[in-house]
Amino acid sequence: QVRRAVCPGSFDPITNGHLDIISRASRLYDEVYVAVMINKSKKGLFEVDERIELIREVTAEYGNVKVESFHGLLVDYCKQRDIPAIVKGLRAVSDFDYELQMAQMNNGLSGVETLFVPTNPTYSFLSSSLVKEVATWGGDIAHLVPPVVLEALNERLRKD
Ligand code: COD
Repeated sequence: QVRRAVCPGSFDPITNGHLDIISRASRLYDEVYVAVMINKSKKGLFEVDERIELIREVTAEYGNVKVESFHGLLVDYCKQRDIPAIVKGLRAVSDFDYELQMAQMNNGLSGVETLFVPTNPTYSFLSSSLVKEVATWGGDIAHLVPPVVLEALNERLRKD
């Protein structure tokens, strides 16, 4: 049987922290789905299609990663794709409360399991929102995102 897992998130945009978790998941599972979850109330810097394109480019080398968007509950996505496991990164204790709540809610809703991977300490302070803020004010983020994402950020932030 094919072992599948999903790495869900907003990925606005994908960072080296996300990528670290996805690449580690891709070594543990036969197929890894990266699900860009659509949050109608949260307008992102990048459109969902742009986020997907960036993720596809930077995960192509792994060979077993599929990228798609989903509008709805993560548990429904898992059911549709027959995915029994959610893989999440844990950066610090501050992530734990909320992640535990979601994991327990998701398990209660459908029996899907959540597995936590400890973040690479190099990226433990890293989030999409901080990357956007630092980039907006001209700070150097070249070591925090893949080159294509850096390019996309520079282009987007110059335009606005
Ligand atoms: N290092 C390692 N991992 C990281 C890092 C980092 N620096 N940054 C982020 N991550 C990992 C975390 O596991 C995180 O959860 C994931 O990447 C995605 O991060 P973000 O910031 O892109 O995404 P979030 O936190 O906005 O994602 C929240 C979800 C979209 C997963 C959640 O809201 C959801 O499941 N929504 C769908 C609707 C639903 O089912 N709701 C009920 C939930 S119980």
